[in-house]
Amino acid sequence: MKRALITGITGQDGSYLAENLLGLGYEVHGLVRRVALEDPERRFNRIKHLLDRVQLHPASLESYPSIFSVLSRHDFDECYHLAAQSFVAESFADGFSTMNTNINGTHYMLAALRELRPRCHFYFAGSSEMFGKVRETPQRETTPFHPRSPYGISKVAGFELTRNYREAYGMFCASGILFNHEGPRRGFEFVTRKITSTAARIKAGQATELRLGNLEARRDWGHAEDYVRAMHLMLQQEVPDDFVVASGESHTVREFCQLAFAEVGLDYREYVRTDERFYRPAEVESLVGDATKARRVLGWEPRYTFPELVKVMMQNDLESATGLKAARPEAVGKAR
Ligand code: NDP
Ligand code: GDR
Repeated sequence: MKRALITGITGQDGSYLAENLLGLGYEVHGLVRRVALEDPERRFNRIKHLLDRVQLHPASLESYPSIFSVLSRHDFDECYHLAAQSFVAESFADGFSTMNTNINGTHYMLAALRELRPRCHFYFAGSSEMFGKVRETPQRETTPFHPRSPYGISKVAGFELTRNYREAYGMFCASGILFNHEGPRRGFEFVTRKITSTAARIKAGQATELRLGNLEARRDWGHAEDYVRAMHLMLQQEVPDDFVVASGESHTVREFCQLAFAEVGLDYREYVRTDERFYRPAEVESLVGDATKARRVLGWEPRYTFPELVKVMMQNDLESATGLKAARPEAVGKAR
């Protein structure tokens, strides 16, 4: 039985990845913040159905000794480093803590693995935000980076650290360059979930409008369930490498609104208002990925189409808003 460690197991991807690995027969461990252990009802919402099957260890990404301590007590075949301050807008508000968590946290993980578990296969959660102001379209593994936010910069640093540990110390370190992936467990602050949760509340008579920023931004959106399978495949290869994971289609935020509202029989134009507060100081206008290498080398294929993604998110939020569904892992946090 293989043993895997997931940092960020309480997040969207961590919860889907834990399910995926358990299904493959792995022994799954997670690093969690100590505060999470003190507030399990809220903090473990996405993994509460898995709590009797995973082993959780308190540690802080800001503390090398706490990470070292977990790795000294347990050996792992694979480590999926997903924990990060992942909200781009927040990184403009507090670039320092985003940098600290995302860069030092990654460096601490790599340094502790090198010291204690150098044979452990390591996955770094890289992002299409690294491409930022894109130099070519579609973006692939060889496209130069031009990040547009403290978050994007922190991910470029994490990506380079990961590559450097691979090249300098011969460790199995791989990065996924994942484009936006969503689903019913997406955090409420991200635009897709903000749209589906608010549209559902409008439909249920609990809200009257949806305030958004840039409606013309284009993103390449997939389903997180599909994308965590690619993470696992990357760590099963003979040699470590970096892979773009994307659907290859791009859509505007406006199109997402149009489809989501139509799903519940509404016209988005009657409810969506633009609001300066949700514009970013520097925007990533358009992203679309070329996942040819992942398809060829990993044999990865997404199962969800864009309309299916919108539909499952919308149905889930409609059930929550209309009280048809008891709180399930999907219903985490509050819209803002
Ligand atoms: P989420 O925001 O849903 O989850 C983030 C996770 O990181 C949570 O488990 C959170 O724990 C944990 N975390 C945040 N800060 C800290 C900290 N200081 N110490 C310990 N843990 C911390 O993100 P996703 O699941 O969507 O994304 C997973 C990873 O993939 C992230 O690194 C993200 O940047 C990256 N990524 C995501 C993409 C996407 O579209 N979803 C695309 C490309 C990359 P807690 O629950 O305690 O807050
Ligand atoms: P992103 O996701 O920044 O791509 O990062 P987000 O859903 O936050 O924004 C996508 C696009 O929508 C525009 N937008 C708004 N965004 C939010 N959050 N709220 C709004 O009201 C709003 N109005 C318009 C944004 O300007 C942007 O263009 C996500 C995260 O998961 C990262 O961690 C990950 O690395 C990247 O995807 C790939």
